[in-house]
Amino acid sequence: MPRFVNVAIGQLGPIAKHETRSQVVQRLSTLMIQAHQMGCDLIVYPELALTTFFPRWYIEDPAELDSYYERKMPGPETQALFDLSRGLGIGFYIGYGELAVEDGCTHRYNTSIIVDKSGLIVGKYRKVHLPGHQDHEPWRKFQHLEKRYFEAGKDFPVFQVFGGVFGMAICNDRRWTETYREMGMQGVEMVLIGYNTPVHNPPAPEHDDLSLFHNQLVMQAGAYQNGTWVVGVAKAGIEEGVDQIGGSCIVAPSGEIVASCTTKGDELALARCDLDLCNSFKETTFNFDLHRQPEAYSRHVARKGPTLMADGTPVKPATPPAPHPVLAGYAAGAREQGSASPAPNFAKRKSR
Ligand code: CDT
Repeated sequence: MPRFVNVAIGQLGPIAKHETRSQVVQRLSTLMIQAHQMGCDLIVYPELALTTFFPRWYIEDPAELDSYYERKMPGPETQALFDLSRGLGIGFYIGYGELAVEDGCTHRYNTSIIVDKSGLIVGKYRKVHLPGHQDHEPWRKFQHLEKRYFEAGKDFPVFQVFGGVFGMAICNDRRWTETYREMGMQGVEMVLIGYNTPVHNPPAPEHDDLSLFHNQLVMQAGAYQNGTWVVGVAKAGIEEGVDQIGGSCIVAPSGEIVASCTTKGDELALARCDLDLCNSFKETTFNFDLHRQPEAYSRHVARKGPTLMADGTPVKPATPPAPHPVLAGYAAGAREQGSASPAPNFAKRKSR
């Protein structure tokens, strides 16, 4: 039996600081109704889709900061969206700031959920790759304080829903190859990603002209290299003076873009996604069981970067390998016989 999922991108234009949750839910509902009318099973909304992108400000008042997080999902203002989802029989993905009390402690996450066609939350994800900085940096045109306002999530779970295997990522996660591969290793067939990406990146303004290109590059590569659909959805346009990219799109497991938005406002784009198309890639070029070489990838988990181990301690300087006894003897023999050109790695070992 074919496994088609009719997916709607539910791109949002800017959300102003003064807009209430209820006003935003009204916009989300309008898109959901239209997606349903067009036969969609699922609508995908952006990251932090209920408020303006507040990490652009250094907020000192704790009450003001907390006003951007949801303590309950669904909560009083978002219940209407869940009711609509259940009434229409359409699922959704949405991102929001989560304030969770766990073991008596307050935690804040940049979170997304998948809601199934009966209006029930079937999956939750907390953003792993938090971009930006922790402290106020007044030299920037605007802040990017995700490292201050959120704790990092710890994994990339996948969920059985809509007849397939679904995963989630949030904005900056989409730039990291590990995001897709972690889910690819669990057989993911569709990755849902919401984002808020300013055109201007203060530490690297030379990348500004490439922001849309990079958006497509990472999602197309992630899709192809893992044989999965990828749905990327922007909160776009000029929000509180900051220009954010659009470029929302649906990427097939081939890496091809099959649907995309053309504006920077509230907009739908749709695709009929055949989940079985994933198999054509998962069973051939990217048959992980056949072709991956984990023994060659040990640094991926042992290290955080070139100079730090995964636990943050410095990488120990490499000790030169001892010459292989057989090869060393062979090299010495070659020298004795006056060989004009010993193999280059023999020569290298001799010079150490
Ligand atoms: N929200 C979010 O994660 N935004 C980041 C901006 C980082 S600046 C390159 C992003 O990766 O789009």
